[in-house]
Amino acid sequence: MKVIPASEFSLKREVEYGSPEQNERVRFIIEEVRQHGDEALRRFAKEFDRVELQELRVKDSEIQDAYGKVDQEFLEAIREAAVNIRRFHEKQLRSSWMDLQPDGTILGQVMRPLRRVGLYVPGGKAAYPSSVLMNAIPAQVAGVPEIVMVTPPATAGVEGIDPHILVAAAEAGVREIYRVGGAQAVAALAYGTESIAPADKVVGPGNIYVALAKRYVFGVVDIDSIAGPSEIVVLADEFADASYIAADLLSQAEHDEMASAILVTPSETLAQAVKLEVERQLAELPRREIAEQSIRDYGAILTVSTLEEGIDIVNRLAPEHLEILVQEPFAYIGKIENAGAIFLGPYSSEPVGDYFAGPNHVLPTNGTARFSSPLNVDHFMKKSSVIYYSKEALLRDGGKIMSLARHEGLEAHARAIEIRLEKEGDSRG
Ligand code: HSO
Ligand code: ZN
Repeated sequence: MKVIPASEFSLKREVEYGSPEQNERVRFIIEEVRQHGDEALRRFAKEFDRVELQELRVKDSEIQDAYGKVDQEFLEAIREAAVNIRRFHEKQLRSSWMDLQPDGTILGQVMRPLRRVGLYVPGGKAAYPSSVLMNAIPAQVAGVPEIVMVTPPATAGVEGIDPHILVAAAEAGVREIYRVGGAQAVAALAYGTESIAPADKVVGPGNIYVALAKRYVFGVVDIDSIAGPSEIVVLADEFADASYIAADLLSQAEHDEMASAILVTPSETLAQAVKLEVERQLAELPRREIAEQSIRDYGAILTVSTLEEGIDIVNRLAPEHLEILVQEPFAYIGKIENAGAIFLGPYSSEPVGDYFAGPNHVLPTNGTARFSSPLNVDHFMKKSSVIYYSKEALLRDGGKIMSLARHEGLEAHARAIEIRLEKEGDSRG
């Protein structure tokens, strides 16, 4: 892992827009599903997943059977994690409100859950039961009545879905599940087919085809953000334990060859110690090859002269995850402007947040923490404004409204007010 002064570091930020061929492929798939519905879904399952799909929908009995295929320890852990995630997200719920003014005007906002949300769950190695919880529970807390999941068959040629994914879905209250994946699944959620009703929003991670498909259908439905590879930045001083830091950096590096793990520190001693620890711990990791490449291409140890300078760098990186391992971590929270999630102190290792504490692990990547937030209950709600004007208020404000309308050359707007003023103004008393 390279140790360099922070001033010499330039961050590689690559947002995936896909090649023209990939975009064309996705457009074709989506249009096919839009026109041919289920038939296209079956055709693509055969072509890409090598499965002859009988039933698109996963039967309740299959979900029930999944419980027999996971061990008790997993079940207990996922249940407790779900409780924590639910409790954390319940704090985010906001009520509708109405504000009554002395003049009789009532203004307000009615909050409503989206009616139907589609959750994409990738197949294969990136199928994380924890992500099922993180996406489904906020929707459930928001009150979304229909949460539907789509996921490709587990392995090419087999119709079955990983029982851990099915159990996580059931624990999060999701029982409408279809075995379709890829761009075609996103298309089905956006436009609907004979067997899959269209949704209002599509969330969840996926490969490049899924990401491009989400971009393509945005506007027909809402989407969540397009997640980039995982990122961690650790800000640490000489009091931090090098072995903890190395372990935490590697925890994100193992996600993806393009994941990024960065240590920022004013301590040259710590920098060298972490470098050695990363090498030592890397050698023993089952996903060594992925982590090694991530550390080589996107990892760095950045030395700074003061912690203040370190904070500056952190704010510029705007990392998905930030760990602050300094003597007084709480002194620094107020200075962090850009970070998806902030982990404080030596015992708040990043995986605590990935799996269990309760905050969402779907976080802004690629520097988007500058302007966006972790996945939350609001993402599954919409608001309607409510306006009630009293006669008194209209008589008071009518002239100003008409003046604004006439300045825009919109005479009918002005007259809609005028007709009322003429009628009501006289009868005022
Ligand atoms: N760290 C990932 C989430 C995750 N980790 C899922 C383990 N499983 C998101 O940044
Ligand atoms: Zn993770």
